[in-house]
Amino acid sequence: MVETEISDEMINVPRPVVRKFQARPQREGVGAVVRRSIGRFELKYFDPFLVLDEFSVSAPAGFPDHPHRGFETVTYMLQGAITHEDFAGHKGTIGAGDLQWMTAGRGIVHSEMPASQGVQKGLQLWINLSSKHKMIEPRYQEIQSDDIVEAEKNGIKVRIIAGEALGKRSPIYTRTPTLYLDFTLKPGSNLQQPIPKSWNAFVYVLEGEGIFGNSRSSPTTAHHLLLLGPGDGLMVWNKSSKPLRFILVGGEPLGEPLVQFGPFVMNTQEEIDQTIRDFENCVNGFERASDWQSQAMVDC
Ligand code: FJE
Ligand code: FE
Repeated sequence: MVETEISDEMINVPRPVVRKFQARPQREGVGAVVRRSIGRFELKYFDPFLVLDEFSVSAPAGFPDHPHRGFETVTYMLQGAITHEDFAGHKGTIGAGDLQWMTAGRGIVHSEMPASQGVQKGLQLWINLSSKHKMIEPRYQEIQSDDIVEAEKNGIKVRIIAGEALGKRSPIYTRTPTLYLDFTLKPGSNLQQPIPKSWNAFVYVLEGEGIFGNSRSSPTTAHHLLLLGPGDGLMVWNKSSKPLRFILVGGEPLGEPLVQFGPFVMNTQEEIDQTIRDFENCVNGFERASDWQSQAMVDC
């Protein structure tokens, strides 16, 4: 057999852009503003992704005490800082460039509030968990900005939140197999990034303008979500005179039934009804909710 050199950047079938959404600002939490792309009416679910919010929040607005069950929240800060505090005593501040990967599993009740003056901005992605992982013990994985794995090559800089790119790998453990990359492309540069064939994948543009999927397509600007069709990777060109920043996210679809009630995401209506009872009665993972209130609530 002849051995061919397989570069980790080789793409045979570029994924086309199949749908494009503009994420417009809407109110969420208490006085906070989110640009929701995945999770809005026209795109309820992009298996395994439930929500993608680009949030913007200034004190006293925020996301006070609320529960989660059945999925993961991934918070990646772009500007400012958010203090989070949960009912098990886990507390901390996520600053610009920092990452919090929270596996809510069977239950978390927490608050997410501005940690400083000015505007705090970031991305929050909700990743569904498979039926066999929905009721696991909650877990946090937190990485400070300085410790996020980065790679640079040919005008491309990538921050590797989950998965791998340019030969480097993130230490984040993904229950639902996920790729999460934060790319910045210098003017005139281009990129080929492999994505596992069977995975769903999307791009969300943060800054500048880029050509995605096909070198002749029209440019996409900030606050737009692009859903990628089948293929083995993404091709991107920065033909503009400014840096282009976007995230590329891919995930292995679960292919399971979904019943969602706000921050509770299960497989059946019965499980949702049970979850509401568990939360009301403070049982099955919500025990600590019975006499807990975040500092954010006590203060006001
Ligand atoms: C919320 C349930 C929630 N987008 N982006 C219901 F979990 C939330 C919520 C958030 C959130 C928090 C941050 Cl830090 C960033 C977010 C939704 O906490 F707003 C509603 N209404
Ligand atoms: Fe939350």
